[in-house]
Amino acid sequence: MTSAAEKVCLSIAGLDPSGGAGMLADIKTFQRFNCYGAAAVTSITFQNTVGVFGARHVSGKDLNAQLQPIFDDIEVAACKTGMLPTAETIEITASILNEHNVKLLVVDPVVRSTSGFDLIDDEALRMLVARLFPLAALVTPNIPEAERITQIRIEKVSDIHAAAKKMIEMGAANVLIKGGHAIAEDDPASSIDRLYSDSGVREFIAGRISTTATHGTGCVLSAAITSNLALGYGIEDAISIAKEYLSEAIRTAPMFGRGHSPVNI
Ligand code: PXL
Repeated sequence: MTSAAEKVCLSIAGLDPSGGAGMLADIKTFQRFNCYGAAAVTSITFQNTVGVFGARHVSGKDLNAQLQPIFDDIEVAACKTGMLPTAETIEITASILNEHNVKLLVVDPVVRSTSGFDLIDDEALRMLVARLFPLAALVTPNIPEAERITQIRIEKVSDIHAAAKKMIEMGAANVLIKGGHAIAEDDPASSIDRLYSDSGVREFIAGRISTTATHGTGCVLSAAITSNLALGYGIEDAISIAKEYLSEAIRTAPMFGRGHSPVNI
């Protein structure tokens, strides 16, 4: 047995009942870093490794009813948001995080599943940017998400820079644009995540792994970053540790299911 966790991490995210993405991936990841995982559900999705077949979104009222008792009772060290499908779930999340002055917030702006299912509508995405970006210590879009948020088509490294600049203008303090969806200019043997902050750009380079085990990778990365922020690491160290963890989790993926396997969480 490991010693009792000292830090609580909270995930506000969708439920993927197959366990590879969303809140279940988040709490498994928190636990790997010996953080105590709590989670409030924003949407019940219907899916497996092959695809997302539908979703039933939770009302703002029911999300509020999940979150208030947690914040009334437990000290949350760090928080992450994943799938926030509607304007009302975003509004409730933003007002509670604001009210409780949550400083260590990672916003994973989940837009679409790997299999192409839309996890948020356009109005909600605009609201997510307006309400949650200013509260976030870090925002973690992949390239398609960065494109949809900024309306900038990303083909070159200079487009990634421009998209990051725009997201910082939109209110994000730090933006990590993940390089899992490769661009032609980058070395095909590497996956480069780029962190944009006050101190400029920092690249995090990992070996690209040829695999179909990509289900939930974004969720696992942002949950691992959240855990390490809770443990007291700065943003750059938290990202380095999380990347190393994710690479190993992809390399040792269990290869469950007929589609995109989850990673080893
Ligand atoms: O990986 C994005 C994501 C996040 N959260 C939930 C999901 C997915 C992708 O399918 O289902 C609940």
